Amino acid sequence: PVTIRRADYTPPAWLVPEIALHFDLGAGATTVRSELKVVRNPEAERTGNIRLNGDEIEPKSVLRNGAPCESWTMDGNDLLVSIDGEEALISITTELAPDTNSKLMGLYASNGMLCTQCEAEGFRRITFFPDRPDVLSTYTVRMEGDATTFPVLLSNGNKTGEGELEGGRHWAEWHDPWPKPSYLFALVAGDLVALEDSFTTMSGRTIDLAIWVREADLGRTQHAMDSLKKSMKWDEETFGREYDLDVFNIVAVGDFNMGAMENKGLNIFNTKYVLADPETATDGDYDGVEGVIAHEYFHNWSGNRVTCRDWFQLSLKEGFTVLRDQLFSQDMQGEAVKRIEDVRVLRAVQFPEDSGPLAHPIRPDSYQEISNFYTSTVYNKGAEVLRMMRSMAGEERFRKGTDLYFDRHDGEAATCEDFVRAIEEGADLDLKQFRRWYEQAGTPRVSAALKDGELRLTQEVPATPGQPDKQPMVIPLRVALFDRDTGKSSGERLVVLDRAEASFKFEDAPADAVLSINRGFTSPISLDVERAAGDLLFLAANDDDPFARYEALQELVIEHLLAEAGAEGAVHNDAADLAALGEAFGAILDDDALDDQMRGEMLLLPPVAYLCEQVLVADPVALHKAREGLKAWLGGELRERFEALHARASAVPYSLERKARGARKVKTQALAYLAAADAAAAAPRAKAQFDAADNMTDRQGALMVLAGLDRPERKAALADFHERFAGNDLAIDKWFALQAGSLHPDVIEHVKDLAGHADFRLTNPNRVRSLYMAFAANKHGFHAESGEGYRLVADLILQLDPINPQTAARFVAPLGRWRRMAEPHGTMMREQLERIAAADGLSRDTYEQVSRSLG
Ligand code: BAL
Ligand code: ZN
Repeated sequence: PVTIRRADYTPPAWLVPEIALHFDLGAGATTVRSELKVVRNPEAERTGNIRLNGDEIEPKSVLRNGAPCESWTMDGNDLLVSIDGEEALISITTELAPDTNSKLMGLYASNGMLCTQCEAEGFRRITFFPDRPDVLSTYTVRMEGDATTFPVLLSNGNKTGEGELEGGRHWAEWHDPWPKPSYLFALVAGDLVALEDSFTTMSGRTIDLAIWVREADLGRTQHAMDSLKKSMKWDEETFGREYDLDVFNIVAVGDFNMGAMENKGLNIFNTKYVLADPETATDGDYDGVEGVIAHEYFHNWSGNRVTCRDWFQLSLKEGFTVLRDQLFSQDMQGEAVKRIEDVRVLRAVQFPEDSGPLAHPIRPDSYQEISNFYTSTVYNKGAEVLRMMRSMAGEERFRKGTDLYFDRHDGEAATCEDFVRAIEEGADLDLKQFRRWYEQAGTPRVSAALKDGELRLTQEVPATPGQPDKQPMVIPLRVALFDRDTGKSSGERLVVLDRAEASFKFEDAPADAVLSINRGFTSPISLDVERAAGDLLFLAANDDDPFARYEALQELVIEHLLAEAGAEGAVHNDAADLAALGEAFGAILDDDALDDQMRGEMLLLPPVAYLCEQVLVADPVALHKAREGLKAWLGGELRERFEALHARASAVPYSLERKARGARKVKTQALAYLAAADAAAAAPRAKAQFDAADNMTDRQGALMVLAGLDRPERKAALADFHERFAGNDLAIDKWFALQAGSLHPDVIEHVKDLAGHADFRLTNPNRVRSLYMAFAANKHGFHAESGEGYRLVADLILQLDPINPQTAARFVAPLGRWRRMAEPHGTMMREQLERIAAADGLSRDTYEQVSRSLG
């Protein structure tokens, strides 16, 4: 495979200011005729050919300026057409078979409807085109099809015409006035119904909103619509961004590789991020819908109006849009809890990526398959990098920077450098050295020590593939010092570490102060703080920054678990340490000033994936056992209080209010602790929660606990759940995921059986993820001593790769952690990677991930 390098960028030789597309739609056969108005790009080198990318398509006919063109050639998958003058009209016909398109890229069939996915390089599977984000065109799209099969015909922009045709057929035409790259093209044809509403923008324009779904799902769309309207309002108020078309359509699709897609004026969503009602969606699902609806809507400015010059700039739109959706959700749900959740995801997913073979900067330097770079690094670390700029500039100045960015680059395909320059100028911030966050991969490790009012900081950025030597980063840190006697802080200040070592003097420091640092998780780093005994307990009880308080308790737990697991360098636990931990958890249960949402966060033990990050070579089984052991001990030690919490929370009636949601969160957590301590006693309690549930949060929570217990209640609850939700794909996904993620001793056998279940389909990404991602994340099953867990995931990759390479390649990363895993795990994981690498005909997606993982 060819490696594409950021440094090799050249502007497109030809531009396509206008494109007209004609679709004659059918699930078995669709004919596409495209008309491209092409003009020479005065800013590029002259060439006599236009290169039009293709992928698994053939040109059925090629016309140039209305006449059959003979002088075209194929170069690999690409079509080259010669052009003498400065411009030309090129017409190309292609034929597609949507119902055999199992890659779900380009035009494909899902549940009887037709839809598209073009980002990043799917448009070239529909027609030949310069399929790169810096070629912006205005699109006119005419669709024709059977009026019964496809009563609804949608594309980008506004509908400009529709009518009947002979033979029960009809047509519709859409026009999008905003020039856009091909990755934002979309089309949907199907038998759909809509929840309709409208939104009046800040300048008084009325926008028609519609959420299109299958008829049976219409009752589950209200939350998505509410989320959309809140997002539109919030983006006006917070970033000054107004919507720019007359309509905004969202379509829910059951077969989808990603979460959702921001196509201009026609967002296409995985059903998972649209459909929600209390019976079938958890509180987490409600948040997911709200966050993803916001994310895709926000892309209308950060991604669509200002798009990316090339795919190396992906974080320009994704990091920025993730930051925007995180800030939105903080405003909707409460800042502290959302921040803790976002940091937990970053640490459990991005930190391991950044310390493994797939590590890359938020702006990568090279790729073979761009689909492999839709990563937690580009998205989540990308958002953290912008959040640091915002912390240094302050909210108001940051807004000036983003205003300048939008003004300056509206209608353009921009770069990360353009963004940084706009923030530098608009927010009046020197970001010269800060740019290293775009260049260097790896999570910086910062050490901190406070002595006599002086804070000494050092930093080290670890070596990552292709980057052995690193330069110091700019690391902003919010810091406060606490008086150990009074429990009071002397106020917060921002320090910026921009050298390998630096000291900061706190003139007003109390003697023997307790240090609270990286408050609110100001920077995406890992921290080693030199602490006196009792400091973490003090902060867990007294810190006035909710994140820092949470963090202190997590640190205490991590110290304990590393020691329990016999990790190198960990300090041995004694009975007093454990007792202190028990008291700290007891205090969390007793603290009336904490609301249950926050209590729920504090009670969650750190995920094993993050525990593994604390040591160079991890024993995942020992860490998992230590974690479960602590859960069991706490469940027994605090049994009465967990029972009381469960009873109190169970009495709160269902609503979507914060208080009721918090109650549901701690209810299932209490159950999980009680089950860890005494399965026999907890199983009936869990079954009672399951049976009494009037909502999915409680029902799923109870089933999650039961799925891990070798008790008779397990089977009954699983059977009930399956029968109750037969035909509801999203609920059945949960049924698969709960079993695959369970602590049950026979989880591997369960996963093998589930792979043969009548409801399992390799062609549906949600179903595949629900079984195998849940399993790969289940340290207890995936890391089984037999190596069977690794073999199962490798088998899946080999089976799925020919069907859906993009989704298959996502399963390589868990195996790619082999160097960091203790023996015999490391060797067994590597052997499975080698088995995959030896297979014939691997996709570019999987080949790239496997070869990087072994390299
Ligand atoms: N652009 C791909 C899906 C998303 O990040 O919104
Ligand atoms: Zn996005």
